[in-house]
Order: sequence, then structure tokens, then C-alpha cells
Amino acid sequence: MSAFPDIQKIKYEGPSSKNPLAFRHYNETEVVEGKSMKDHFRFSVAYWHTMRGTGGDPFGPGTMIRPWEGKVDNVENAVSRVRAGFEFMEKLGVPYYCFHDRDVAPEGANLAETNKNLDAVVKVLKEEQGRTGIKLLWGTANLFSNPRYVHGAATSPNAESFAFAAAQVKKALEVAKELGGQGYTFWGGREGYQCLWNTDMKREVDHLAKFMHMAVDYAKKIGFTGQFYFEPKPKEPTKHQYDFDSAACINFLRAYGLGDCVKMNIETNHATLAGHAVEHELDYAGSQGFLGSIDANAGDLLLGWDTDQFPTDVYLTAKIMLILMKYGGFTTGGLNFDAKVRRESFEPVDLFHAHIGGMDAFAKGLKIAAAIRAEGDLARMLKDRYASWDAGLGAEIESGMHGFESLEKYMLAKGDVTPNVSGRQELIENVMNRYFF
Ligand code: XUL
Ligand code: CO
Repeated sequence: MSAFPDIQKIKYEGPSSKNPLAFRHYNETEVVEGKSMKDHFRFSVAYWHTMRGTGGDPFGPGTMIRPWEGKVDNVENAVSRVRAGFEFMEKLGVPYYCFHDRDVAPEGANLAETNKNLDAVVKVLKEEQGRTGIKLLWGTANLFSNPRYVHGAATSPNAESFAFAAAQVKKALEVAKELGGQGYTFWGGREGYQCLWNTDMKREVDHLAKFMHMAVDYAKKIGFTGQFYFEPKPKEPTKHQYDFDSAACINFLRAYGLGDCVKMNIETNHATLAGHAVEHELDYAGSQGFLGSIDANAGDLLLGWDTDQFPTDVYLTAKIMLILMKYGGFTTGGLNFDAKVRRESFEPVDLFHAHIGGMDAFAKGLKIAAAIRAEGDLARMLKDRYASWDAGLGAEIESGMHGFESLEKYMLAKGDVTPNVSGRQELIENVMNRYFF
């Protein structure tokens, strides 16, 4: 039985199309800078939002109309949801999806039963992957919803919560391997704290590193070769999340000897919660060799939390694509829509509108970014600004020829610096706007 009987495969119709169920810019086979759009983006659907989002909020219950959902959340229901999910992804034309273990299968009375439920659903996921060719971009484990993780998982003061989480991630890695997953993501969940007076921060952060090492070791042991990602978020659910932003995460990974095995998964709305623009987070991770994957969404600056909206702002998507292309694009990662429809958008068709809008916004952003790169004005202006480092004194400093004494000698002889030139920010902003209007 079809979950979306009135919806056909979404096609590319070009920029003049007014069909709300067609792409105006995302044309998967169109080649930009030598690569198809499909390969540039490696779009992914987030199972937790798209298939499990209810629209519930602290003021009222869920509102979503999802005809494929049964009354009881058992394995049978989870399986019919998988069929609906793959029909959705196939009609949308995305090559990847991502999920948490608990998104796809219900928990049982104990760990053994829970694992059995997961195995039953994974069998169907594998079958649907084979039928459609849709692949797993990354898997992850939900280490935050169950009350056993009330104080965190790897950073819990309760050692048995750590142990349960370890068992859960062990299974999630086995599942990711079974499904040919291309990655595995650690997002902080409740790894953080609310009150320093009842928190041994050093011990908790040490435990988080120990936990990640165990995961990396176990992946090696079973031959899971997917890329590990760490996803920064500064707050929510806890006040102080340990995975605050790219800089904090990269420091943590390096300090604990995980720098070679874990890259970053950067999410737009998490960047803004940290007081950064997403392009800052991407450029920081990219410049340090840690750019892995992207959770695409948008926040609302008038609301101070993680609203996980679909990205529709072409300015935003073009900026993201510029940074991504600067670092050579995705290898293992992709663009995962960690985004949800609003509580008021409760019909199944809204899921299509949301994803089509996000994919089109990124496709248009890619075209703009490619035009900016082709014309080269931005790159030229940037190069000019740093010209003093390309020859003479700057080049000598960069190549290690100087120390404080020789630089003092140089400046004593010269007396003062050559006058600075304007940063020309407004000019650059105007030049950038040429590509948008
Ligand atoms: C939560 C969030 C997660 C991760 C995966 O804010 O972004 O859904 O992406 O655990
Ligand atoms: Co995310």
C-alpha cells in the first residue's frame, strides 16, 4: 500500500516551473565544476525528524497526520514506517538517509529484546536499501531520550549508564556495518552539565574520550570502515554541552588522541546557538582538516533554541557551498537535512515541500557559489589583502627565516609600518550581491 498515493516522483522542471512538487534548481545529473549535483550534495533525509517527528511541543501533543502509523509502536509498525520512509525518499530522489537506533525500532523490556527488535527492522532497512539503491550516510545511537541517561551517557556519574551506552553503540556500529553505512556520528546528547557544583568536569570529559576510543577500537575490530563524526552543539539539552563548537571539539579530539579518526559534522542551527555563523564553523573545521559532513537546517534568531527549520535562504546555502567547495567538497560526508516541518504543517505533502525547498535552495546556492568561484573577484580581493605575505618580509616570516631580534632590527631600520589599506568590506559585500540580484 502506498503511503503517498497522490505523489509521483519529483522531477526537475527548471527555474520557471510553478509546480510545487517539482525541482526548479536541483537537477541531479547537472554538472557543476566537473561534478554532478547529486555528488556535490549527497543529500540525506533525517529519519528522526521526517519519519518520527510528531509536532509535539511543551504546550501540546503531536499534530502530524501519518496514515502509515499504527496505534501501537511495535516492530510491525516500525516496519510499515520503513516502507513509507523509503517510498518518500525514492519519490524525493535522495541518495542517503541517517538514523538513530531508536528511531527505527522500538525499545523492548530489556537490552536483549531491544536488540532483537532492532535486528528485525534492520533486515527490512537492508531490503529497502537494496530495492531502491538508497544508502546509509551515517548511523548513530540515541543516548539521551531514555531516563537511564538523565545524567548523560558516556559522561554520567552512574558507571552503569556508561556501560549501557557502550552496549548500545556496539550494536549501532554492528548495524551500521551491516547496512554498509558510510559513517557514524557522535552528537553530545546529554553529555554536558547543568550545575558545576555537582559535576566533576575533568572526570566526565575523560570518560567521554574513553568512550569514543572504545567505539573507534570496536569499529576496527569488526571492520567497520565508515568515518566517525563529532557534532558540535553548545547548549540544549544541557546548559554547558562538552561539544560546544568546532574549536572546542577539535581541541578535545586532539587532546585525547582522537584527531586522526574523527571529523566534524557541522549543523547550521548549532553554530548559531554557539554565537557563530555556520560558515565560521565550516571554515574552522575545514582549515584544520576536520570537515566531514553537514547537518543542514536553519534556526530563527528571534527564538533562542534549536528550531531545526528547513534551509530556504539562498544567501545561507551559497555561503555554505563556497566553504565546502573551498575544501574540495564531501568525501564520506553529505548534506543531511536535520530539519523538521513546523507543528502547523501536519500533512504528509508538507514533508515533500520542505525537502524540495531545501534541495532547491542548496542547488541555487551551488550555482551562485560556482559563479563566484569562476569569476574569481572574491579570491582576488582576498589575495590582495594578504599581498604583504606573498613576497619580501611576509614570505620570509612564513618560511621561518625570522625571530624577534631580526624583526626588531628590520623595524628599527624602517621606523614604522607601511600605511594600512582599507578592508573594503562594503565593496566586497556589494560585489557579492551582484551574484544574488
Ligand atoms: C540534535 C541533533 C541530533 C544529531 C544526531 O540537536 O542535531 O539529531 O544530529 O544525534
Ligand atoms: Co544534527
